[in-house]
Amino acid sequence: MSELVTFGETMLRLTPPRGHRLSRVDNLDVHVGGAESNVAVGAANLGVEAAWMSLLPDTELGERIAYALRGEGVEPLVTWTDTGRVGTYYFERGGMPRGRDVVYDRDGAPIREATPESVAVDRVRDADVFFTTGITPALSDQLIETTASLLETASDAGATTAFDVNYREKLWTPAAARSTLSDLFPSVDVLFAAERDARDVLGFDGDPETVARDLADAYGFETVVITLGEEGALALHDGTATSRGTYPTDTVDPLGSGDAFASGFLAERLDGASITEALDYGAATAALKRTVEGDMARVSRDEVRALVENGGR
Ligand code: KDG
Repeated sequence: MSELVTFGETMLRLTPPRGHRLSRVDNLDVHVGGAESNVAVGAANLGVEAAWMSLLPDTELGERIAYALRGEGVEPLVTWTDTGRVGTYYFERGGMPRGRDVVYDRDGAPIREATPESVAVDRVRDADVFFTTGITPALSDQLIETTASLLETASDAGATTAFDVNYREKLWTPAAARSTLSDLFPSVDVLFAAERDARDVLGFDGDPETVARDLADAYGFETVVITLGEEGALALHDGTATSRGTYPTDTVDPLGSGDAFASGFLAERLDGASITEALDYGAATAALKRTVEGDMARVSRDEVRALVENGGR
């Protein structure tokens, strides 16, 4: 049994040195990344018993991913397949005005064919929290069905279901995302949504508290967390809205900071903390993640606690 079980695709991220063009680069750094495994890793580093569930091809590259997650204290609940490939993605970082870009090369990953029968569904039933994101149902029609079924299974078994909208414009359109996600939402207890996604994808406009209240009214969420970038986050829980800020950060690598926020928030809630504490731990975990290369929040509970307790706002 695990306190937290997450479900989704994990890829190899290949990163040119800062300022190098992907089309010309000679060296690429290798990281392991996927929103749902990032959340499991962040939570495991904060002391949560975390497992990540997926399908991987039985190849050296598949093993590379399982090995990396095991090394972070996450139990990989992997169904190994004879076919398919490990998806990759590339993260190019240049100076402004070019900014940064993500290039996906992820077709053919076996998770796209995942059925509820092909994954460790008993572990979903036994979890305290089951977490996935909007990236998973964006990957295939089969994954829309499987994500719906796993959320229902977790919910029926009494687990808390947590879901991050995580809209990715390279995977689907806002209209497709809105229609699919609104069918999944009735099985979700805790919703994380960036303010931008709530507005541009889900169609909820207004100040953050109004957006959170309208979302909770529309879908019956127990908790809605609206993330506001540098402005922090607002959570609506049991009808009460709480806003908290962020911690200043020297950003080395921004990817995965939303996942780090979710892991800090969920880890604190699993520990019985209040919404205010959970928001602070989420913000501190995200801030510390940005100081570390790669998508995963390799930060300890002591570091997070020190940032929360010693301020830094
Ligand atoms: O949140 C970071 C993720 O975007 C990254 O790890 C890769 O899951 C990923 C995706 O599909 O973009």
